[in-house]
Amino acid sequence: MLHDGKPGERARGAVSPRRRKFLRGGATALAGIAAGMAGPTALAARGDGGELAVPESMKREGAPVGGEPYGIPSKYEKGVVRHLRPTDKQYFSSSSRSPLQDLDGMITPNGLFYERHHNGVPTIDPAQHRLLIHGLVEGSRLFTMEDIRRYPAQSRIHFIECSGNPGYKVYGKTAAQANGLVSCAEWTGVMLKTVLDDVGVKPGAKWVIAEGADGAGLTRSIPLSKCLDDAMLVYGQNGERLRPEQGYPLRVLVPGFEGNMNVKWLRRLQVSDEPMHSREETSKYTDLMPDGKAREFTYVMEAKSIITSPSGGQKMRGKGYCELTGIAWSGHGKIAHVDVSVDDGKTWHRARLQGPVLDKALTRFRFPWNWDGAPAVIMSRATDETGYIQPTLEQLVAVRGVNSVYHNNAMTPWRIAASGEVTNARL
Ligand SMILES: Nc1nc2c(c(=O)[nH]1)N[C@H]1C(S)=C(S)[C@@H](COP(=O)(O)O)O[C@H]1N2
Ligand SMILES: [Mo]
Repeated sequence: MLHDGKPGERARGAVSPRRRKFLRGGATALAGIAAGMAGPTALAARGDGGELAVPESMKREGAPVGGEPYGIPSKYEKGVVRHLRPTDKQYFSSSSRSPLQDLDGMITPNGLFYERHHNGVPTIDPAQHRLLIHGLVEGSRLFTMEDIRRYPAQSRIHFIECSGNPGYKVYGKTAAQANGLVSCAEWTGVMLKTVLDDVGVKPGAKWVIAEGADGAGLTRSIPLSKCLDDAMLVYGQNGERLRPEQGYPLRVLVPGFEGNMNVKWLRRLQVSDEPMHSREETSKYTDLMPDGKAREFTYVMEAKSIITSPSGGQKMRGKGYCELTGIAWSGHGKIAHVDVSVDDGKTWHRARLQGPVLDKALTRFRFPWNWDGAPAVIMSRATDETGYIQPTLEQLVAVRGVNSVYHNNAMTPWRIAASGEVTNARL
């Protein structure tokens, strides 16, 4: 392109007098060259569907490198955002939902990870942040973030799901509204076992009580067995530091356990012989059963799935081929298989699982379908590696009754009208 002489004439990196003049000419001169170069090489052609014109984008230079020091999505993707309930009167103890219907693959981009805060997002300077580990340990220890990052690290892909996803009587119009309190990321941090082994846990310890540094002071009791299994102290999310909304600078990750136990803005771990019975373990996050008793410490998020496309609020592109796709996950391990029904649950077909299929991670499934244009109800059903099968809402209610708010892992059926309109079949 910008040949200044015969190759090899000058030392590498040297700029010729002629080239220097170009550079002094600045942007206008370079733009002229760019416009002059792209045009003649671009090919306009005809294909089966019509004409391929030379687009405007080939006739000039694009936006400069570094225009957005922290990159943002294309302006044409402005509509792909977290869903907030417009009826909410405040956003301090509230949630926002991941736009499942707009996402591909298994990883949730950090800006679209669902949020649930009980008293807003605190601002925490990592240089000032401290984690205290105390209680039934050989000596209590205060850690800085640098101390935590000195431990050998791990990166693992896991989902987090709020146990209030979606609640029992809430059935949203879109996939986000119906089930968007779930997201999945690659988390980086240190295995909690590594830290606890280093601190030294005393005999008789059975629980670790985790406390957040937010205005909610959210506190949860985690069984020591989980802490010594796959729990982590995480500071990384999809390759960068945690987002403030996800607990910056430090969070405890308890893979597969209800979202609430993944305490954000973590400041204290108290090793104990008994649980705390905190606010989040008594007034909230218990399930009232038909016999009047309440289940407490219902940790594991059981197998669940949802078709994300086509889904509520979308429209079929006419009859014929349509790929059904969605996500499946289980707090008990890997997804074994996902079945799909296109006749309101009468018959089932095995969907294809897209790899990698990971332990306690979102798993993408796909199913090729030929829609005949007639009204239909479609849904998916996950089975995990323990053999557990995702229930229908009717099956779930038969066991739990109607006063149970959390751990609703029922199927989400979508109704497709002859017009191609897709709506939540429960509404
Ligand atoms: N300190 C603290 N930790 C918290 C919360 C909170 O309000 N404060 N919310 C909990 C709840 S109910 C859920 S579902 C998850 C939400 O995590 P996310 O906002 O990263 O999606 O964090 C949990 N950890
Ligand atoms: Mo939650």
